[in-house]
Amino acid sequence: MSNRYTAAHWGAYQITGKGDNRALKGLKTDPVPSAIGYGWIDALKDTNMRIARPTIRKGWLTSRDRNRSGDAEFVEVPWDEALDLAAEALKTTIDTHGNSAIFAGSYGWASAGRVHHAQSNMRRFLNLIGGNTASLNTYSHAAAEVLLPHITGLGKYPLQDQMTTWPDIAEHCQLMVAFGGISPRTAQIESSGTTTHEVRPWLQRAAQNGMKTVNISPQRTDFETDAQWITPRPGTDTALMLALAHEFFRTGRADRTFLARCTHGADQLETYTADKTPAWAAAICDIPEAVITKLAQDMATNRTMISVAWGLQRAHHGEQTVWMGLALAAILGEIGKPGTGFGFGYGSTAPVGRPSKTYPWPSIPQGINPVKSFIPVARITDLLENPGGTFTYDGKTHTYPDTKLIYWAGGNPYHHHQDLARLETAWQKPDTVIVNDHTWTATARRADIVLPATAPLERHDLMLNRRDPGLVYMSPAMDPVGDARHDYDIFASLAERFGQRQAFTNGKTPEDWMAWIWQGCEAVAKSNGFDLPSFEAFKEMGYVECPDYETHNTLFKDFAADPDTYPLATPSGKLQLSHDILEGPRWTPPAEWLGEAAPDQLHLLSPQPPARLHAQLDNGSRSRASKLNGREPCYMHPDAASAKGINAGDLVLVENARGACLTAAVLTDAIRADCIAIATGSSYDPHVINGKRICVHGNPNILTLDMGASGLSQGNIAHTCLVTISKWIGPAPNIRALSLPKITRPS
Ligand SMILES: Nc1nc2c(c(=O)[nH]1)N[C@H]1C(S)=C(S)[C@@H](COP(=O)(O)OP(=O)(O)OC[C@H]3O[C@@H](n4cnc5c(=O)[nH]c(N)nc54)[C@H](O)[C@@H]3O)O[C@H]1N2
Ligand SMILES: Nc1nc2c(c(=O)[nH]1)N[C@H]1C(S)=C(S)[C@@H](COP(=O)(O)OP(=O)(O)OC[C@H]3O[C@@H](n4cnc5c(=O)[nH]c(N)nc54)[C@H](O)[C@@H]3O)O[C@H]1N2
Ligand SMILES: [Mo]
Repeated sequence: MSNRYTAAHWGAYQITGKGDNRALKGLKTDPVPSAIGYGWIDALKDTNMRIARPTIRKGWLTSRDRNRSGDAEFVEVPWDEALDLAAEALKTTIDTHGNSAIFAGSYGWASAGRVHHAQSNMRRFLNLIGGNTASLNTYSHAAAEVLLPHITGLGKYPLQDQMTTWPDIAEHCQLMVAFGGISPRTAQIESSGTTTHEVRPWLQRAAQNGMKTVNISPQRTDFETDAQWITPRPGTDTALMLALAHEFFRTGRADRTFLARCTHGADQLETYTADKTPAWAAAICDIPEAVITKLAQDMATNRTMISVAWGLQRAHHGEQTVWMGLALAAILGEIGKPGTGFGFGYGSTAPVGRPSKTYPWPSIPQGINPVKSFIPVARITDLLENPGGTFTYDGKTHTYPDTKLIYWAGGNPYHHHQDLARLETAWQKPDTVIVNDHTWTATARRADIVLPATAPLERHDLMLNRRDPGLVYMSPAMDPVGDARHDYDIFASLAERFGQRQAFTNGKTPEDWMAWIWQGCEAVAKSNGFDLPSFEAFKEMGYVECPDYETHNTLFKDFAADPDTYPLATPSGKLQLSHDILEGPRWTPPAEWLGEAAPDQLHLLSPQPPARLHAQLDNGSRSRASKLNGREPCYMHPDAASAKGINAGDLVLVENARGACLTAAVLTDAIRADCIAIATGSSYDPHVINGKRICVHGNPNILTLDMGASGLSQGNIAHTCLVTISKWIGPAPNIRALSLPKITRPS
């Protein structure tokens, strides 16, 4: 019998057992398989959360009302009826308002499998019928994505692909200064799937070789092993970095040769840092001045890597932290040398720094979107609130179109967006909301037409990630639940209603597309000097590894060695330490921060959850085991707890003017006493209790602030948020988000 495998963003797994006893096992070759996979099958078999049949919101079906309230009633209908309703809504929108009135940004982490990737199928379909308003950039790192090309000349993918590799860090780096830490928690994940998790072993290797680490973070747990812990107020890292730069200049440790050869704007930065003394930063960051001077000394006297975690730029003025991190490495003249310099996102996901080659594996073409209107991804509420209004983005001004229909396939805005109560109000404006998902997410509950998609565990697919050494032929590990259909089939059937089925499918089944893609993979392999097995052989093997995939990189190596021959694609050809596009690097106090907080306000961190991917598998055994009394844990310092009479395990109400959420207290001294941390992804479950809107499940996005990091990137600022806490008195409200909505089934 052939070997059977499957893959997700959290890893690739072997499928063991038969029938109902099938289970997932980490790959033998994966040094640290992610445990998230072990709760995957049970989450998808949970019939209390699966969307079994096409379902229409009752109020929309009967009167086209827009009361998308989360506890709405639904009616199951036959597939043809649901598809007719969806096609009709799309047609009416296009005929009456034009294609820009369809918002189908559909941001989100759908499957790792390529053929059944929900957004890719959706775009191929919508592009055939005139396109839609789309979204640009990611929730992960929009601030950096927009800034970095201006100052380094490298786009998102080249920059990530060229990041200095772990073996070189392990060999050459003496001091790792990790802003936001480097955590195997987040390194479980890689967009498009991964067959190997190497961050923990590489950190161990580096430590064995004598690399010291400084973890600069509100949470000690952001670095697992021995590290010096410096814990500035959240949102103040740029101030700390400016003081370090001040010290490098003041003590004659700035590499002026490097600055002159390889940077533009160093003089302005030096002038700006003249009064940014350690004493100045100590007051802003709330850390001792001596810690800053000592750190500056350590950095200047050791071969140093400055690592900035992605989370730091999901903050007001988040661009500045990334920019200043790069500037610090430039001032030290460490850029372009092996194992040192600047790193962005080590540990934030699995592949950053992994020494593997990249291969441009093909995918199904999506066509071209003729609609020019777009939003920066985190401006969804602004789009709905403000049709015809303007916004700035990357140096230009644009206009929001008027949205009449939302199509979301493969994402969950009621997971990922900030200030969810504000989104809920704006979400009532469009005429129609269509969602494809396999699970009754908070977004599906707020849709009019809900189309049940199969889950990745229910289908064959290909995991081909351009920067992963392994290729996986995915086999099903369970039978489809209910009448779920592949997104591919859903969009083919919608295309048919526009006379475009043939154009959508090219006469191919999903299996045909897999064979077509594999042909392309064979050609890519050949041009890289190796052969892949035939498609038939690959299906039997289930998993192949590219030969000789190891490679080493040093970011900016050629440029630093010879900037005239290898200039950067920036205005000066050099690293820009100043730029017309954005004033900086600069310290500007964020919209909310502890430096201007009321005495009982705390800073809310909402990091990525250890036991799931965002809100995915929230109903599964792994995620449930990570909760306390069914609520998301709220990590807090014992001093913060005792000030409010809170004991370990108590229910805690976390609130601010935007909303409130109910969490369970976990006391730890591994967090600043004026910060709390609530992981994202407990499915949004708002109840109105005593006039207050409270997510009783502990979703932090009812509290977070929805505004752009700056007018440049408009990236989300989830980490810029102040709250207060109190002990919850009274009965624990029921959680509704993990059971079925009210659904009427035809008799
Ligand atoms: N407060 C706060 N908020 C944050 C963050 C934070 O740090 N703090 N982080 C942000 C970041 S970095 C990100 S990337 C976002 C993530 O936000 P999302 O990517 O929107 O979150 P997911 O829960 O992964 O949503 C993916 C959805 O796709 C569905 N899906 C999976 N496979 C399929 C399929 O084959 N077909 C279909 N149709 N659907 C499928 C899943 O069931 C799930 O509902 O959250 C952001 N939000
Ligand atoms: N298990 C798991 N792993 C994941 C994901 C998941 O859902 N689950 N999601 C994946 C995705 S989509 C992404 S984008 C990455 C994100 O990867 P990261 O952005 O690196 O991860 P986060 O957990 O959001 O943030 C890292 C840490 O930053 C710290 N931090 C927050 N604010 C500040 C600050 O102002 N200063 C300093 N110095 N530190 C601060 C917090 O303590 C937090 O724990 O994670 C990926 N990995
Ligand atoms: Mo992300």
